[in-house]
Amino acid sequence: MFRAAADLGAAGVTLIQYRNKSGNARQMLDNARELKLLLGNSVKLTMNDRADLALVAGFDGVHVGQDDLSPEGAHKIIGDTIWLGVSTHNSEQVRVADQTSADYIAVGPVFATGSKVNPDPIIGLEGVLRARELTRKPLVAIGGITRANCRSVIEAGADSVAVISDLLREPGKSAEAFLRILG
Ligand code: TZP
Ligand code: MG
Repeated sequence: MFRAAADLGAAGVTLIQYRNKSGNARQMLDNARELKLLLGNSVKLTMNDRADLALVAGFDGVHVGQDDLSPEGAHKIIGDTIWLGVSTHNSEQVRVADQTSADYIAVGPVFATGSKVNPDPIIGLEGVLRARELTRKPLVAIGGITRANCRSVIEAGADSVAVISDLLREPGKSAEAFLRILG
């Protein structure tokens, strides 16, 4: 994981999320601190699920899903110190998230994904288009996004893309290609 993160940073990736669905709080914090040491200030870091760990690790943001703390709950922990993202999976959730204090909204899965256990139904490019109509907050598209399809996702209205599998196979090379295509 650290090697991949270093390669992504060297390639020019500007934001990395630390996502760990199986580790305990102590393991997550140890990894998060090491990531921060490794990447310094060149890459912004956001913590998945856990506002408390984001703060303790000195991360730049926290990302909550529909089963985590609400944006308002997370803001009680982080105050105004770091930014907050929220995951949504359908139009109703986008509408609700738009009315919260979240700084950005993620939508997906846009395409089929193998990186999430029990993913929500695929929303397709139509789901990105609909989300774009429902919010002016920055929109991050996630789920099955690849070098081959990322442009179509931006053209559907996303401001940026979040990617796991198509980056992790060959992180440096793939990140450079994404940045070239989207740049
Ligand atoms: N939320 C919706 S899809 C997804 C998450 C965390 C996983 C995205 O991973 P991949 O490999 O880029 O499809
Ligand atoms: Mg979550």
